[in-house]
Amino acid sequence: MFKPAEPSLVTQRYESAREQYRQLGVDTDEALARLAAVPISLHCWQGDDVRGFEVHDEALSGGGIMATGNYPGAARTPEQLRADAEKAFSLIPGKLRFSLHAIYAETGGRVVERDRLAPEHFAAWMAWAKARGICLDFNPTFFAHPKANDGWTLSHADAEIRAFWIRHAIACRRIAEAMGRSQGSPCVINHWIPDGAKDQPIDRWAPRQRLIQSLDEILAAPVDSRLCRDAVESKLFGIGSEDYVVGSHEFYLAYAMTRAPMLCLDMGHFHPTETIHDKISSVLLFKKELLLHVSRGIRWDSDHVVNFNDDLRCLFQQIVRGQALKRVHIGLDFFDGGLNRIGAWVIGTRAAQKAILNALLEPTALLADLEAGGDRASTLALLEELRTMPLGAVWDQYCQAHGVPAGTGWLAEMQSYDREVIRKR
Ligand code: RNT
Ligand code: ZN
Repeated sequence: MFKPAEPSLVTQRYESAREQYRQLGVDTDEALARLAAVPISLHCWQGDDVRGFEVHDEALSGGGIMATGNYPGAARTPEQLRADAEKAFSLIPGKLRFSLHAIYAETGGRVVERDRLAPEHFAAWMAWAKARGICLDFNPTFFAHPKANDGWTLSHADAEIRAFWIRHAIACRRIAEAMGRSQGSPCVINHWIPDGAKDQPIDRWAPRQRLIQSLDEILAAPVDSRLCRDAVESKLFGIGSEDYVVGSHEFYLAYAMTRAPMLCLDMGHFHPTETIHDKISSVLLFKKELLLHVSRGIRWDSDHVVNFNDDLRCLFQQIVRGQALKRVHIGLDFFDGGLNRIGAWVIGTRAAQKAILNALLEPTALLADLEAGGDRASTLALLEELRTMPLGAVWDQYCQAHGVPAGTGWLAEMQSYDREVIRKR
């Protein structure tokens, strides 16, 4: 049923779409060339529901994040995760990166505490990435660990526990530096901690004071910041931290404005009706770079697979209109264990790429002129007309040119991998 699209038909439809966009002054060939230069960082944790390969495999606890769903065949070894990721890569056009968490270390069956992790534990990942021409990104893991069980890490009142997590973060920055060196391109390392309280803490100050101190100590470690690019991720609430999150948006916005790291905005980390597209211009007028966690919350920070919806369209419109594509690192962050996980990666990544393409195909100068001339009806009308322009034909051409199935063609490949590999595990 899901046969690969007929190549000559894809070309034919593209040519007609190109003409339609040209009439609005949009150069589709140029848009495709620009899209091809935008890397998207796939998150390893969609492949195994954020479990990782740590030897004492603890259930996720105290982490404030939770993957739901029991779809069979989740990757349980590094080899399986790499094979699944490669399958996903083969169905996604354009430049990709791969983002690892510290719990995906390979320690050869030995227990290695998180504060002792070193680049050697990621040597296989680095070799794999290099062989595939893919760059890696990284994340310290401040959850799913006995020392995080009570919900506090870098802001813990206990100095020893805090010191442990500081050592972990520094170890991770060294790993990120090694990845950056190995790939000859910076590795983005994102620091997210779950710290917070379920209900009305009396003292909202001290944990934040301690978090500042911990982060300052972590960032003071001698690590080459050209290779290791730090980001700090804010959050509104988590499971078990409904009332108070130490690393709130205001906290990290202020931290990032007064220190070197970039801010990470996760689309699921704000009030349910609050979107992040309006924050892009504010942040990038003050900071050089920004990290995104492209996600989809439904009623809460649910981390659903990303769709080509208005949140995504508005987000990339803001970035493209502000000519900020090169200043924004695009990372994905969703995890749904209830469907074929390769499908989840491919759906979400292709949706993000479509949203970028959609923004690149906008006649922005024309819209801006209409707006400047006070013709709001024409501006709004043109935005409406653009929604039904043949974006799909341009997208299919992009897939075809990059040697991956256009349109629904990739579904057959996902389904056969599901039958032959996933369900045989
Ligand atoms: C959690 C944050 C964080 C994690 C990943 C696994 O709310 O979004 O980015 O999802 O680090
Ligand atoms: Zn996130």
